[in-house]
Amino acid sequence: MEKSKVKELADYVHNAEKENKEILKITAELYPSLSIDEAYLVQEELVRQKLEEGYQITGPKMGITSEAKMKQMDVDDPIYGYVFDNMIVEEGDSISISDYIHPKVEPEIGFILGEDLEGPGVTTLDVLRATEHVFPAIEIIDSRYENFNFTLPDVIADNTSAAGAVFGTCLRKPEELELDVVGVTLSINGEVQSLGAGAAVLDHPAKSIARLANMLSRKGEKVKAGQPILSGGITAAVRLSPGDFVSAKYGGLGDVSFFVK
Ligand code: 0L1
Ligand code: MG
Repeated sequence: MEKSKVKELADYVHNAEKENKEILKITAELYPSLSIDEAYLVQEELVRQKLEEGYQITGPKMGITSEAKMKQMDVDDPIYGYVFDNMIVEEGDSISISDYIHPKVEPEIGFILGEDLEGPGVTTLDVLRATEHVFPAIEIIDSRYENFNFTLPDVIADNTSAAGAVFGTCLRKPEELELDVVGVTLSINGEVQSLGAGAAVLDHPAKSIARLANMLSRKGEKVKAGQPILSGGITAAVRLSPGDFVSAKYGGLGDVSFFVK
């Protein structure tokens, strides 16, 4: 793909994000043949533009991590993107719905590594050995595409719908928990909207981090120690409305909440 096309597509998605304006997916008209590799080039350009604007990467995130969603999209690999510092919402704080297009939330287990992990060949066990802490998190996703309607390359180019992250303060050593059977409920205004267990994420959330390390190794990158990493949604994502009090409660891993204005 021509460099000018990569830039045009990154600009297209980036402008939609900056203006909170939904757009038609790239593959609808602009570039129907967008491949997964090309989509990561567009994502890289988008990331470069954000860095150039002065934002910092907080950490990577994994998406499409449930077998059901991978089957639905007919893919074998989950996808990755990046959470930026301007997306972070403090625990207990409020977001304004007008800062987003059509935001949804999903509960996730976050990881902080004590040492870098470089693929290929990284295993779930390698991740557990390298993990300093796990923590509860809520990811806010806000696809820039109309009605969250996209193909896999579209969503990769759109930085995997990354729009926000709320990190809980409960830090646990991975050996203190069985992460695959850690349960979570996601509630809005005290009513449970969805629930699940860590195993919804590729059978084990640490496996998702291993997949991330192995995917990043294809472009000579690694998963870095000290960065908060989102391992993937445990439940279906839930749409937000003004007035919502959003809370995710984890078995043995505390809870995390925020308000929507
Ligand atoms: O974090 C995620 O799993 C979201 C990936 C993109 C799919 C979506 O926006 O629903
Ligand atoms: Mg997610």
